[in-house]
Amino acid sequence: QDRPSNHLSTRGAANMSEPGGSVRVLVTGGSGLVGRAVQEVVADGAGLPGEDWVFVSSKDADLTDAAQTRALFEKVRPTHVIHLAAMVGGLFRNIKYNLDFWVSVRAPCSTGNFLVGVRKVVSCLSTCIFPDKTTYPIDETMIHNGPPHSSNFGYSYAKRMIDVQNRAYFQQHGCTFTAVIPTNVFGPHDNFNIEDGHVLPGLIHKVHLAKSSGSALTVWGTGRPRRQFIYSRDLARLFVWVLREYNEVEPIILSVGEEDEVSIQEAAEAVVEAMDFHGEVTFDTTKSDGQFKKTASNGKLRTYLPNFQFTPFKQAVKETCAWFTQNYEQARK
Ligand code: NAP
Ligand code: GFB
Repeated sequence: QDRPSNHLSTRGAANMSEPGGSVRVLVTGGSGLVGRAVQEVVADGAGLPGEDWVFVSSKDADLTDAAQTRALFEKVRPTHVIHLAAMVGGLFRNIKYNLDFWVSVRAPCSTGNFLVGVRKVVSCLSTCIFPDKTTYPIDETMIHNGPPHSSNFGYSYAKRMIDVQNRAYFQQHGCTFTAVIPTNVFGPHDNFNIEDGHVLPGLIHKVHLAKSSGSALTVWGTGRPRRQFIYSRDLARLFVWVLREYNEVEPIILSVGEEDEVSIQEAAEAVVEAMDFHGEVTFDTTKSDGQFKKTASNGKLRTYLPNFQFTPFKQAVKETCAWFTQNYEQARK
């Protein structure tokens, strides 16, 4: 099906190079769900002539190691950075490993002020880091207004420190370092591991197994929690736009609208339909529901991009299911 036309084409896109300067964009976390989507959109034309995009993974440098981080930056010498690298997982992985998440997210940013000299850094927070007790819809001003949900406090507090550090870099060095706040992301190259992954890849993998074994699909929890899901390819286009055009230190939520929020049950039904599954669907209510909702406003994004079109949820689910089925052998699972 045709992809929504987004007027984020590179025609007229802000050229990031300074007079006579070159542009080298370092994308950490380049081998992951979001990183691979950024690679695709850059290859599909979002990159401008003369720009050098460098995608790295933990194989190039373990960013929890200060010496390896410094060596990477000295080798690449980026003018711009999209910082995606982190330990990432769904509710059940977060519940188990809050310290590991804290260390993984904090470490790259606590390696001295090696970023001074980089023209722009775009880091990545998440809508799950907002206060658990909050009014809705959530907006960018609420990040530090109270404790996050208990399931992922390690990840959430560490992500919040990125926002604090961005403000400090701006105040002390005048650096335009900013962050985006995506909602739940899904798409090709996701982590489909059932224990550690997020809900959509977990359900896709479970349906794949249920179809081949003729068993039921078990959805965890009650199915009543609500989520906004953003397709990785849409997020990737927005990341390139933020890198080029968004120049506030204040973070910006990148999410579909409140009206596109669905229940976990509805998300499961979309996977069942996309995978043409006709078996039984059961709910294991002994498993945690996690946060009931984290409804976020994309109003700030809409003031910048009123006409941006997100891929329809069911189409994005279908594309992700097709990718997983076609790439089952090499998919992370
Ligand atoms: P992902 O698929 O798990 O990819 C994580 C990436 O980070 C991989 O490239 C991984 O490299 C790299 N990485 C992990 N630990 C590293 C380390 N110690 N040193 C260097 N690289 C390391 O995650 P994702 O879903 O693309 O997430 C990307 C960013 O989006 C993260 O900052 C995450 O917090 C944020 N985010 C994700 C979601 C979501 O629903 N997925 C929602 C909101 C925000 P290897 O491949 O070598 O392991
Ligand atoms: O994507 P998810 O694991 O994380 O979604 P969160 C969890 C919700 O989906 C819970 C239900 O209500 C689960 O009960 N669920 C149903 C399932 N079936 C499944 C399944 O097979 N797998 C999984 N994983 N869930 C995360 C944060 O919260 O959001 C992370 O913990 C991260 O830090 C991520 O920020 C974006 O949306 O609840």
